[in-house]
Parts: sequence; C-alpha cells; structure tokens
Amino acid sequence: MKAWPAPNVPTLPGVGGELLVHDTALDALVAVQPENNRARMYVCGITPYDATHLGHANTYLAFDLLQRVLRDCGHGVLFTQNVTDVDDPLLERAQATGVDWQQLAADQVQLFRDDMSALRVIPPDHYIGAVESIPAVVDLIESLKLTGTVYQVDDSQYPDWYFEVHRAPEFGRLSKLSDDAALAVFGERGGDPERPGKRDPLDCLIWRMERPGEPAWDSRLGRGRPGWHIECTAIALEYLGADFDVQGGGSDLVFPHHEMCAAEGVVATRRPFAKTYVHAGMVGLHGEKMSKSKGNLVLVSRLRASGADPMAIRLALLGHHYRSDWEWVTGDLTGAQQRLAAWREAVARPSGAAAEPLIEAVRQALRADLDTPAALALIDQWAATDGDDPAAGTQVAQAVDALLGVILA
Ligand code: 5CA
Ligand code: ZN
Repeated sequence: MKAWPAPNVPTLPGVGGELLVHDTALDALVAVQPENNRARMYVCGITPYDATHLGHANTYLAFDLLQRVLRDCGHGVLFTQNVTDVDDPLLERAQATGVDWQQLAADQVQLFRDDMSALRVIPPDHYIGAVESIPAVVDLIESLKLTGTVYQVDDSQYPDWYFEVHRAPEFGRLSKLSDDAALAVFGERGGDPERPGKRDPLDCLIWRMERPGEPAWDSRLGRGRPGWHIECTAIALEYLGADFDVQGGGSDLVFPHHEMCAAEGVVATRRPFAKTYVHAGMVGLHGEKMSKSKGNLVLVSRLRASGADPMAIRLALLGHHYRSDWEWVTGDLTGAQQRLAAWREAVARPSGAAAEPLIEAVRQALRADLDTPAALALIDQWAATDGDDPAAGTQVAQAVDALLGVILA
C-alpha cells in the first residue's frame, strides 16, 4: 500500500549517543541498541473506519519522535506499519452506513495519509494492509500448525482457527494481568472468551471462516479472513524479522493485541518477537478515552479545515509526555499557537543566545524517554533570552525541525 510523502529531516552536527525508552515488559527504561546501526520498528496502524483523531495523532507522533531521536543518535530506522483494512469494526461500520467496506477503508486511509503528511510524520518504509498480507498470514498459520499450537473449534458450521496462547513461554509478561482481569479486558477489546469449543477462553482467533455477506479469501485453511493479532505478527515478521527493536502503539494495545502478537511470534520463530515494547498514553475528551466507537472525537482533519496550523497541532500534542494519559482541551491548541509564534519570532531575530548548549540539552531531554515537556520548556527559555550569536536562530530552527518535526522558518 502506498504511504505518504516523507518530510525532509535535517541531520544536525554531532550525532551519537543513546536513546533510553520505557519498555512495557520490563517496566523500566532500556537503551535501544540496534544491530548494524539499523533499528527495526513496527508501529500498529489504524483500522480505517473513521478519520484520524487526536489520540491516533498523539500515538503516531510519539513514534515519529522516537524515530527522529534514533536518527539523531546516528541510526538508520527500518519502519513498518500495518493497516487493519479488514476486521469486524470496519465491516460493521460499512454495513451500518451502507458503504462498500473497501471504499470506506480506502477513503479513511487517504484521510490518514493527508493528516500524517500535514503533521510531518515520517512515513513507514513498508505500509502494509491486512488484505495484502493474507498470503503471509496463511504461511505463518501453517508454520504454527507444525508446532501443534493451533486448532479448529468444534463447530460444524464455522470451524474457525485458534491459537493456544498459553503455549507461548512467558505469555503475560507484557501486560502482567491476573487471569480475571485478562479475561475481562479480552472481552472488551475484540476477544471472544465465551466462544464454545475453545481450549482456553483466552485463545485467540487467527483465521475466521467465511460468513454470509462477509469478505473471504481462499486458502489452505479454508475460505475466510485473518484474525486481528496474527495480521501484525505476520507483517512484522515478514518485513522486519524476529527480535526487532521496537514494537509500538497506544497503551490500549498492550493487552490483548501486543501480548498475543508476541506469543504467536515467539512460538513461530522460537525467538523473542521484539526487544522493546513501547506504549503511548491515551488521549481523552470529556472524561473518556477518545475513541471511534464512542464518537467523542476531535479530528485532525477538522482542526486543519478550521484553519489550525498543523505545526501548532503537533506542538500541542508534544506538550504532553508521550506516556501520560491526558484530556484534550481547546487551551492545548491556543497555548501551542502562542508558543509557535514566540519560537518563530525568536528564530527570525538577527541574533540570539548560542544554539549549541540548547541543542545539547534538548537532545538529552529527548534521549531520556522522549521528555518533550522538558525539551519544549528549554526552547521557551532560549526564545525568551537575548543573545548576540547571529547564527543561533537558523541553528535552533534546524534542530527543532530535525528533532521535533516542527517547521519554524
Ligand atoms: N488497527 C489496530 C492496531 S493493529 C488499531 O488499534 N487501530 S486503531 O485505529 O483503533 O488505533 C490506532 C492507534 O491509535 C493504536 O496504536 C491505538 O493504540 C491508538 N489510539 C487509539 N485511540 C487512542 C487515544 N484515545 N489516545 C491515544 N492513542 C489512541
Ligand atoms: Zn497491530
């Protein structure tokens, strides 16, 4: 699938250093140390049934920032993202609104591309739809079959395929949920703990047999379509290989999604699925997590259409630490607009305070678990200080572009 145009990312003088990020599995900060100087990163993509809201944008900006910091440390980044372009919520929305599901997905993916390029998010090297990954999914299920960890439910009408999650060593290491909590969350987030015929209520669907009126594809498993988790496992293994550096998404994906992906990956390859699991916090509105299913959304496209500068939207989101959960208020945008204006005015001055100490301090803040609130405060301070270095404005503008993705000049 086509991604979106890449923004220019300047290289700053003096690359090197190390990024520490919070790993969900260890609940600790760990260094990202890619082999051969090339980090492999997978970030779960959208289910395209409604336009990009600020929660999505916040999550994708967190990983954009992570990529920018890795590049500034001197690493290349191989970045893969999926699009869940066939799944229950998409089909249900298409059905409810009388739109063709493929058209709905295509339209929403295009809106997402436009939003991501307006926000200057670096596109993935591989942008892969669930539909186009069906051959890889079927191959992966075939290799799981050889390990004896998959089965068909005893249902003469719909003998769907399931994966035995408890066969994975260390299943649960990401989410660390009790059995009861895991069951409850599984039921809320697309799982089917009550389905009769499963060996364990947490076992996850990997291939769903064709139902009347639903899209389906011929395969060695029977005619059907992929389950959700196996889609990301197959795409990540195909385009990045096992034991890749960073698996990313919002914190609502820790369980069941990333736990299930890791379990499938570990069993299929006998290697760790990813080295580090990084999760962004949830953005809320009016007391609840912003979500397509609840409809309490602030859409990036709508803010842009109402004249908001995408760079101010970007700064508004970067004003919060990527791991925190927070509520969007309109003051976020007005505050960011003021900040953007102050920074733009400061870099346009004929001279300013020396850029080098500022850039080093911003780098240190970002390398310590992407501390954007600290980085932004440092730049505020620089902008409020006079100085006599005529090169400072250009240097700071370039650093803000490279590290934060915000264009000032
Ligand atoms: N297609 C799957 C992943 S394979 C999916 O979760 N799609 S999504 O469209 O529902 O979400 C896309 C990304 O946005 C996920 O990483 C999710 O964690 C994140 N996200 C969704 N809602 C919010 C929110 N309110 N705040 C922050 N991130 C969010
Ligand atoms: Zn995913």
